[in-house]
Amino acid sequence: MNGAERAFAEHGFAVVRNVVSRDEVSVMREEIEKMIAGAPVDRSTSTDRDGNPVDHPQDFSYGQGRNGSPVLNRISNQLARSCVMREVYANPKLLSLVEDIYGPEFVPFAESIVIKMPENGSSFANHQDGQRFDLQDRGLNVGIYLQPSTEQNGCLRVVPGSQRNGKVDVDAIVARDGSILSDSLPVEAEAGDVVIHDRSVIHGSLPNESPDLRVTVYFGFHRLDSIEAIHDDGHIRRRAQAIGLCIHERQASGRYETETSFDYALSKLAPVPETDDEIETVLRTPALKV
Ligand SMILES: O=C(O)CCC(=O)C(=O)O
Repeated sequence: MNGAERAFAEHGFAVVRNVVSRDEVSVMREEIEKMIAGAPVDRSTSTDRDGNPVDHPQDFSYGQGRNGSPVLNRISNQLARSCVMREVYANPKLLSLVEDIYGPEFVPFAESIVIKMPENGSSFANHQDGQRFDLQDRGLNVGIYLQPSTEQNGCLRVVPGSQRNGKVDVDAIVARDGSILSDSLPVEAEAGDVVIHDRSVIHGSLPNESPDLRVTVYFGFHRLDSIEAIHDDGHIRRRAQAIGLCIHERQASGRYETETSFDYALSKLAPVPETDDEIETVLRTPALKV
């Protein structure tokens, strides 16, 4: 076991430093700026601040800002929205982190980008992800940090080891402790670092009242054998095809010529989609929820 695998098994999360290069981080930051500028002005509108129509406006979610007004806090389905995000997804260092923990047979769960706007970034209530606590492996999230994430700008907080406790009454703990749970730790990170967390670990984050933006690009994964009994083969295959597609696009970009591509063990089960329709279907296949 390497350090990240050990930390993940023991504490339910692992911080891995300097995984994503400065260049990739800066390309992602530019992309996020465009995504934020192109967001619907609020929940009930499907045009951006310049009046342009927004594709799939339901990809944008809003939390509660400081004065109770809605503030953008999440952009989902980034693989469908952005070729930059698809190239990063296939970064072999990222996919190898998942392989180290889950073995070669892993598949995508869901993807989203958490945005904590400066001065007015919404909190994320303490929780465990999803509903299916009967499963042994409930998936993991890989979070790529695009800026330093600190206690000041609302970094992730986790309760180490809580992934082993099954479904926990988190609301009761919040009623006792308030939003900073007494057993929780702040997980600070630098740009280019990655934090992997078990979907069962109790986690959340406080509001961002600092002048600094905090963006985390989340890519979620499952072990194939943990979801085979609850999702049909076609659904799993379509989600897994996203991995091959992203590896193909990263190779074809010509920007990573000296890099050895990730060798995805399920590439025969989930071949690269070819036609525009197939690609659209793969990229818009819903999450493998558990
Ligand atoms: O990154 C964060 O601040 C928390 C995000 C989170 O808990 C979630 O997406 O479920």
